[in-house]
Amino acid sequence: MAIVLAIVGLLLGGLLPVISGQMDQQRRNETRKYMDEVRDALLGYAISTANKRLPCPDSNGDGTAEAACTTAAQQIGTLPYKDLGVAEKDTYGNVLVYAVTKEFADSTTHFTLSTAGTMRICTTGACTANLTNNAAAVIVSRGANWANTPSTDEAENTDGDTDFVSHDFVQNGYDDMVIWISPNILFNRMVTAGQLP
Ligand SMILES: [Ca+2]
Ligand SMILES: [Ca+2]
Ligand SMILES: [Ca+2]
Repeated sequence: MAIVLAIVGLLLGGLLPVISGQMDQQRRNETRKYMDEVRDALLGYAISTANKRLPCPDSNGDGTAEAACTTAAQQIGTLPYKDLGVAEKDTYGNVLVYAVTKEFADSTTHFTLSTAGTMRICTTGACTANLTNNAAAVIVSRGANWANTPSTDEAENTDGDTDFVSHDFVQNGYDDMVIWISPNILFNRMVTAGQLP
C-alpha cells in the first residue's frame, strides 16, 4: 500500500507542473485572443462615422474614455472597455493598459494620413532596440504577476511614458503581452471605409 501511494505521489508530482504549465499557456492564448478582439474594436471605433479617431484612455477607472486627451499624461490610462463593447478584463482579471498618441484621439483636429504616432515599442528597457518608434496606440496585458513586483522591463509598461517593452516570455521575469496599432493599418482601414482622406 505504501509503495502504491508513493508511486501515485510520484506520478502526481510529475504531472502537476505539466498541467499547470498547460493552464498558463491556455490563459496566455485566451488573453492574446481577447487582445486581438480589442484591437479590432479599436479599429472599428476609429472608422465609425461618429468618431473618426481612436478613443482616449480611461483615466478614472469607470470603463469609459475621457472626452479629451490633449496632454502627454492623458495619453496613457486603461482600456475604455465600455465604449469599445468588449469584455472588461483579461484572463488574469485585469483591465488592459491602453495608450494612444494624442493626435490620433483628437476629436477636434482629427488625424490625417500624415499624422505620426509617438508610442515606442522596445525590446529592452533602455529602448536601445525598437520594434517601432511610431505606434498610434498600444494595449498591454500585464499577465499573471500584475499585483506583484514587476521586472524592470515590465515596469516600463506602466510608468506613464510613451515607451513600452515587448519581448518573449521569461519565466519569473517577463510575462506581459503587448499589441500595438500601426498608423499604416489605421490609415488603410480609414481609407477603405471612406473616412479618409
Ligand atoms: Ca473614464
Ligand atoms: Ca507582467
Ligand atoms: Ca514606459
